[in-house]
Amino acid sequence: MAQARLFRVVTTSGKTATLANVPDATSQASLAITCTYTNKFIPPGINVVKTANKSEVKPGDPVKYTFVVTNTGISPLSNVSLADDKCTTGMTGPVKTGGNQDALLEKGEIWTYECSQNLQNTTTNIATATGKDPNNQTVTDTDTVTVKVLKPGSLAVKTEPTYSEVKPGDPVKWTPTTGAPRWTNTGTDAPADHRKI
Ligand SMILES: [Ca+2]
Repeated sequence: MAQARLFRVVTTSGKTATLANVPDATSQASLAITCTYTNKFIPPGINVVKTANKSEVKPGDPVKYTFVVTNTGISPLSNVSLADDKCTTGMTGPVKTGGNQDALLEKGEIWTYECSQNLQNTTTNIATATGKDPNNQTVTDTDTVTVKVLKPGSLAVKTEPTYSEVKPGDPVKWTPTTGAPRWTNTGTDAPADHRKI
């Protein structure tokens, strides 16, 4: 009687092994086994996701930005850094979660940075994460967030309106005679209130 054979397939991250024409352990014990490895190239890469704790603020209000940096490949990344084109001071981090929390950003690890700003105007920030793969090639990624700064203005009356007072949220009614606007908004957003004029 033929003896049973023991087969072991060893796989490592990013590689697969397939056994073909595996013989029956007893009746085909003398047949050869074909073992095929398929190597899949996973390019090194880095990813940054940037968020803001507010999407709209009043002038001077603080906004906290959070940057989450991860490794999209399987190669460890060294010299990882995070920069923001507008939040250039007060950057904190990285706070490292997952993995071994050493100096290399590896697959499955999360490095988080934070930065706060007081915004006076609507601001679009661009964050850039950078690192080096084991071949010393640079990998980079960017993410952008826009926070709107609301600047309600007042209504400047151009001609005499046909109304004297409205409540917040009421439509302003008038009958233009020439088509010219009777008032204009001097701010960049809708007035927060309508008052007697
Ligand atoms: Ca690490």
